[in-house]
Amino acid sequence: MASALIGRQFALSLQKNLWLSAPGCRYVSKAAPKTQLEFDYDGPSMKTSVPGPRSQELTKQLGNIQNVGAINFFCNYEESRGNYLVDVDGNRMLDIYTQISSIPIGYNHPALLKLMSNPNNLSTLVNRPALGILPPENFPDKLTESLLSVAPSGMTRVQTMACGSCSNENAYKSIFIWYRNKERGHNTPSDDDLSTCMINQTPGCPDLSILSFMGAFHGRTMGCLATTHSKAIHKLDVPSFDWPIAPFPRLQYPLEEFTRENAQEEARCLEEVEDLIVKWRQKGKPVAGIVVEPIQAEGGDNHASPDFFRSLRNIACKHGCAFHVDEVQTGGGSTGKMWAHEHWGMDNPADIVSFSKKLLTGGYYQRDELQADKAYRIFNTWMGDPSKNLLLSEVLNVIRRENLLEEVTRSGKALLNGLYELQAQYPGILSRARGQGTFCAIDICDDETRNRILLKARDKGVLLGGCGDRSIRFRPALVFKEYHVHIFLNIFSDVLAQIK
Ligand code: PSZ
Repeated sequence: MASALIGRQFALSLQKNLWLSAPGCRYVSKAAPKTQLEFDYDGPSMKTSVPGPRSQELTKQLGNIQNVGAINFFCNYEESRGNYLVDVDGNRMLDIYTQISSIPIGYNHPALLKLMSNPNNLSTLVNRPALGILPPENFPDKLTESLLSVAPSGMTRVQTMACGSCSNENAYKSIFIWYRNKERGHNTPSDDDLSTCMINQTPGCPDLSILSFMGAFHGRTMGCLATTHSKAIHKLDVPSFDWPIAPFPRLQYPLEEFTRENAQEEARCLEEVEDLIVKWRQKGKPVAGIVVEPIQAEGGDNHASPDFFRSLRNIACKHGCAFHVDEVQTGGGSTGKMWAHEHWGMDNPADIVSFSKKLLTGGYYQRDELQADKAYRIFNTWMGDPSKNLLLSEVLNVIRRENLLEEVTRSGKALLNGLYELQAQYPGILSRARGQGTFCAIDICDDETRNRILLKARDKGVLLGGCGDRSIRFRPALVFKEYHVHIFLNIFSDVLAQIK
């Protein structure tokens, strides 16, 4: 009986190639190709609720050493494979959150394991250099074949760093240095500049500002934190700068029904940006740069149109502000393009593009004139890590070889269509399904229900993340295929049926 039913549904799904939304119907997709299964599992497998007993024991142990309030569970990275994260209690979960959007091609990808087992690469793993002073012989070649091979349009220079915050922090410094040199008309600081900077006074430490957006997340270090406005807990008790904060568009969905309203909303925000630039100049704190995420991620997956970003870029040019696009979360392929800003279709999209997460190393690309003019102005001990460039080169090879950006576009469509269908089926729970590639999100009726859904999905073997006040976000690896989408939709549908 069961197999007859599955057979009928399989035929139906083949025939219509649709997510079957009638109660009890399942989406059955063709089995994973064998090559895929060699490094992926065929589905979730749950032995305990999560966190299981071993995770709880380890959390207690670690609790004697650190704050463990944020720990979800402990992982078995040896057993994790492809899209599946295995925990220490033997639970195997379909990972649609991937370490906060940071695993490009799944766990233990064979190409990366092979790379790491090559004896020629051992020295890169064992000897971590202070890259700013003593780089290895192959460093220029490795940068060229990794980061520069996917450089954004108009950018030929890249600076590696350790993490996303560190990248943004140094990018802001590059912006300020560039801006002051532009103001001076030359690169030589005065004696007054040199003495006042030592005591945090002007003109050596100028009153310049970076304009950011409400809902943005650019990191937690002190400069970055002044531009982060997604949750109070990130900012509480930490001194900050008086820098301008513009509203980010709050689009209404479905987009095609609210074209006029959304265009008005974007125009309102752009107008506010220009007003703030003028106000802060009058206050004596000129805006040296504008920083923006192509999709506000931590703040709730807030999108804006390519037109919005093109206009913003023009405003930055008009007022002499550097335009910094923070692609730490959007970069690396999950929107279906290597960089989310490519969707804006511009030849000169930005002055600085920062990255980390899926690119494995942090860093930022910059236009030539943004590069700091003297040695040791942008500097720290590691300045990145060559072993990460090595891994990134291979990740990019896999992306090209396996056409993963096309795969992302395909599975992203399947995911979004599935979310649209579920949203139609559960209008009281779900709304505002949105996304680009697999970088998708959906809103839940309230925060409490959102959190219940996340926990229930996890106990059924699906890892998802929250963002904003009440959104669920999808951040799978680039190897997340259509059949993974179907596994997810079936489980999510069961969770929703139990929640309602
Ligand atoms: O709670 C946190 O600290 C989180 S949760 C997700 C992030 C941070 N994302 C990091 C991030 C980002 O999404 C964007 C757009 N810009 C900068 C950062 C900072 O990167 P890291 O965490 O590497 O310093």
